Amino acid sequence: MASCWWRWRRGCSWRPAARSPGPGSHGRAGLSGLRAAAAAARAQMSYFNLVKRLTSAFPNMYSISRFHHVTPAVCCCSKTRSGEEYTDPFNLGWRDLKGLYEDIRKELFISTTELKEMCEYYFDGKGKAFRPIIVVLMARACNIHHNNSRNVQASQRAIALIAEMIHTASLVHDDVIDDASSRRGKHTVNKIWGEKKAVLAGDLILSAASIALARIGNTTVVSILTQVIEDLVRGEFLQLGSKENENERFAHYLEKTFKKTASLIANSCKAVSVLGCPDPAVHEIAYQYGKNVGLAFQLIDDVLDFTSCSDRMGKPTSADLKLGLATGPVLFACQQSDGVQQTTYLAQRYCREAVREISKLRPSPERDALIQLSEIVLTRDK
Ligand code: GRG
Repeated sequence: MASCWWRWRRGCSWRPAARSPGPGSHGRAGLSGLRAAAAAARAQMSYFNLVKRLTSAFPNMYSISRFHHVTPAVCCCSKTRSGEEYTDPFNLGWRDLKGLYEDIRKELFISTTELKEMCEYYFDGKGKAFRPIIVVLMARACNIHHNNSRNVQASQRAIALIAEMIHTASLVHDDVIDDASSRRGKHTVNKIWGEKKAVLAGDLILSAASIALARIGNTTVVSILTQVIEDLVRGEFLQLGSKENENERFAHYLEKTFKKTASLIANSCKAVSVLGCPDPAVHEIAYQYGKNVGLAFQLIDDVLDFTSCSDRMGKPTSADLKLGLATGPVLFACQQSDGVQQTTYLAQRYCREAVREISKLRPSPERDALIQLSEIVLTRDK
């Protein structure tokens, strides 16, 4: 059963401040109010200019309109839009995911005891299963949009398993690269079995995912999901490098963020839409939703690396800084003091875009759950 891993972060320090007073209100606030308003305006202007400069280096993927965001409140709506009774996204998604980890373990058909133990180590139900949940909700939302079908096809459910397997294989490899000692509140595979065996376990999980993907027998879906594997490797490679130039540094960070995290979510969403509906416009909606939620998810992950503690996250925090990685909070903080807040604004901006995209589908409880999920991405604390 999926655990309720998110908690609402009301009143948390990194949350955007309350809306500043409107025009005319500075009379009562006096000189300090005027100074504050001027400082806020300067900060907004410098943020705007920063984003403008940064995104000019990466114009196609990250246009200025995507970034210019000064709305000082969490943006996504939480009320249901389909008119049907609201259901928790994780409960709704989990209906199609019963036996998820047992089924993954069946895919990892391994006779060698040690290798089996290593490969199954993370499929213990302790992860958030965020990716499988999005995938099955997207599958249902697309099926309902297409022909009002209420079922998830076996091939679509298989994509949820495959997404979790690719994700887990990348975590195993990532922990070797970062020399990480804990994940999900327990020791990493590399710390228990050593780096060499950990790399091989990651390879084996990835190969089992590839076999499951081939079994679906749809070449379009195979090429969509193999793109993810290329992106993961390229994203990790980008993380090993850095840029001297400030503009390039932010574009580099966003490209890495897309490839390391958003590509898997975007392409898994697209894959289930292809399996459920022939309309390319729907495939694009699914992809755009996954891409924007994925970018927001990673930006918040980078914020949590600064603001959360190891006990809560189940893995070391401040890890990016210790590894010398400049993520959103640091890149923004190079320009002004509130790097964490500006990164959160950017994540909100992506979530707004995700909601705008998914709202193009016919109303359904699953579509509403995907809208709700984008809010959970912003408010999660682990
Ligand atoms: C292609 C197998 C393979 C690997 C090659 C190492 C590598 C390239 C890629 C690493 C990509 C990576 C680890 C990205 C991190 C993404 C991320 C935000 C992980 C955390 O996800 P959560 O919070 O984790 O959903 P849980 O533990 O809940 O599953």
